[in-house]
Amino acid sequence: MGRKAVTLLDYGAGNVRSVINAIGKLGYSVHLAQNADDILNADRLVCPGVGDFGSMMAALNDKGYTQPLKTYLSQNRPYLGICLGLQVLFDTSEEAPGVGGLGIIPGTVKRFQTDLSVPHIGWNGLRAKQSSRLLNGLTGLEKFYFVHSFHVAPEDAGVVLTTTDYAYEFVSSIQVGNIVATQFHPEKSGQLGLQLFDNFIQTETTPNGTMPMNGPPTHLAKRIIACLDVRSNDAGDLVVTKGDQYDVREEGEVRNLGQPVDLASRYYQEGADEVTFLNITGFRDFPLEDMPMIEVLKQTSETVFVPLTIGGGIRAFTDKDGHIYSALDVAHEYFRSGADKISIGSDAVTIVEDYLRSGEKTGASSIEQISRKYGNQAVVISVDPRRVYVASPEDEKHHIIETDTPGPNGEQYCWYQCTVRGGREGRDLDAVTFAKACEDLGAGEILLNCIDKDGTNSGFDIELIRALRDAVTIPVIASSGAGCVEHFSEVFEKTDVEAGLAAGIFHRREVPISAVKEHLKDSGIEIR
Ligand code: 1PR
Repeated sequence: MGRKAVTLLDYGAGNVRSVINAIGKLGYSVHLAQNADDILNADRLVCPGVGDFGSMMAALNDKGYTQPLKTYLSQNRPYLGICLGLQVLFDTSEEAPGVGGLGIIPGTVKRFQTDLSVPHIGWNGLRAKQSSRLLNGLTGLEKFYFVHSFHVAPEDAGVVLTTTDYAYEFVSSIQVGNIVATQFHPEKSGQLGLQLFDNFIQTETTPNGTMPMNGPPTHLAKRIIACLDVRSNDAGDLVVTKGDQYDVREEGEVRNLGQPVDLASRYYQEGADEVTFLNITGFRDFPLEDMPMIEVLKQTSETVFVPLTIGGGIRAFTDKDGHIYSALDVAHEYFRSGADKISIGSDAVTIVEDYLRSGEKTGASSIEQISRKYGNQAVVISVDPRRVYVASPEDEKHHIIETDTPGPNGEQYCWYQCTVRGGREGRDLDAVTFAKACEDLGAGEILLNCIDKDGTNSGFDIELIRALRDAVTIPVIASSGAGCVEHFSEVFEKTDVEAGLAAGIFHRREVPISAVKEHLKDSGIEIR
């Protein structure tokens, strides 16, 4: 009896590589559907989708996949839809007015209506509404990875498999006969996600009822993110390094704290909720020329099944042969190599300066282009601010904060100056104004670093984080300065940020990720 086969419907979306890796890791063969027949002849069909409803339906129509897909689904054959692979089963979506879905399940797709941050990004639980082999082995205490701004609203509650709570109870998966689909990403939900794939592929098994029905409300966990600042050292080897206030040299040498792929899998094993790679010399390199970072992503996505973010050098570029690449080209290559989110640094500062000057959204900026194609949840903005003290808030055009940490001359006020090129150049723009403009242009998340705190182990800059968190409605990641487990509970107790990121303490094995999670749990803070 040959290896069970899975057919993957790849309509050109972002990260199908992780789905292939996850199913491959379980020992099943995966083949990509190339045409209508591949869909109609599939034993089991997996359909992942990231981006937006309109682009996915357009791609399915353009590739001639819509009709065979409808035929396949109407025959009640094994189907697992993921994220947009769930949403397109419905009739319509608020994300793409006027665009028809596959219309397999009556109902629509709605944008979250809440004061909480949108997109809903992170690890949240499931409440079972019907029994299913997909949930075999689960106990109801598990969390899975979500990254979305829209959720399905079926007309018939009978199709609901699970719900999840985020401001209110929303449908997080459906089951109609052999058709199952999840809003969350099993391919990014660690070992549990792999189990879910296995449950789906084992079509002959029956529900074993381990998952209690109608469990208690679920809660979004705070995320603990491991960040790997990566660059080539003087010998040209790609290493993980770590700066002190962005200075990565020690006795003239680039600090070498290990191999990117090794450290990433170590943090995955230790329970990191996400892993971020920052190519810190990206402002001078060109990702599509400097393939090592692409290779790091491909290798990491083979063994690490939590979300991967990559940043550094994402901008338009003309190579030495005069060939012009757009930021979208760079992002596409990263997504196809295993990234779930990309992070834009210096280029975002230039974009916002132009936007604030003209007041116009051109639609041509990397933020707008990438968020339009891959969804705003896939676009992170990495901010590198530095504190600037001012004697008084009067006639200051920047967003001023009153501070408990007086300046060198006793100043009680400061603003946070955006920098580019790895902190090398300060700009006449403050981080709060910058972040609001990035959200306006379509960014889905802010990675809020702080040069003053970077590598100091003195704790996060709570004043900066609180000011920026309160100014935007998209999730914010606190970064820079973590020195002990208490710094994490402090930032989650004193601000509403959704995630805490660290680098140095993890690389130098001063504080294991498990210790951070243990401490947060003991502090009553929701974690995975
Ligand atoms: O400008 O789009 O090419 O992106 C370059 C990227 O590289 C940006 O995301 C920028 O933040 C990052 N970067 C550039 N130079 C440095 C540097 O360190 N010299 N590192 C740098 C940014 C900051 C954090 C760090 C935290 C936590 N590193 O990511 O990991 O501060 O550190 P800690 O826990 O040890 O305190 P572009």
